[in-house]
Amino acid sequence: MKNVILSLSLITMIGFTSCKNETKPTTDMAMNTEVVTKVETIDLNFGVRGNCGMCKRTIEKAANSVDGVTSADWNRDKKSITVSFDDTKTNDMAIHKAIAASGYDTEKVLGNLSAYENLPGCCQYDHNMEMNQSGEIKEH
Ligand SMILES: [Cu+2]
Repeated sequence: MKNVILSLSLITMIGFTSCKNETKPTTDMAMNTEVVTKVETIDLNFGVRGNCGMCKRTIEKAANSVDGVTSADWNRDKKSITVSFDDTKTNDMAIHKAIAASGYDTEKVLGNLSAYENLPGCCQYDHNMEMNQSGEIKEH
């Protein structure tokens, strides 16, 4: 009986020490801290014209295709998009241009006309449509 207890506590001790070794790789921790301090996400909201759910998919796909963009959400009612991006990798104009290249007007860049003409009929929005948001940069 004594032997069983002894070997059990031995196993527990070994378990503890190996756990400790796994959770303390000091080099990894240093690297993680570095990554966290480098990433600065910027949230930006600006006007983008469009009609429907298909427009939403096209606009968001175009915004997300820009390297550094982490999220994109186009609001059909407000005719505006909210994007989050890493400003060490991209900037607002790159996102405006990517959306415009897909055929959609933003408040800074007019949509590419031939891309617009290739959009499905229901997506060929009115070029005079009002975009109700002005650009606004917020930092976290
Ligand atoms: Cu559409």
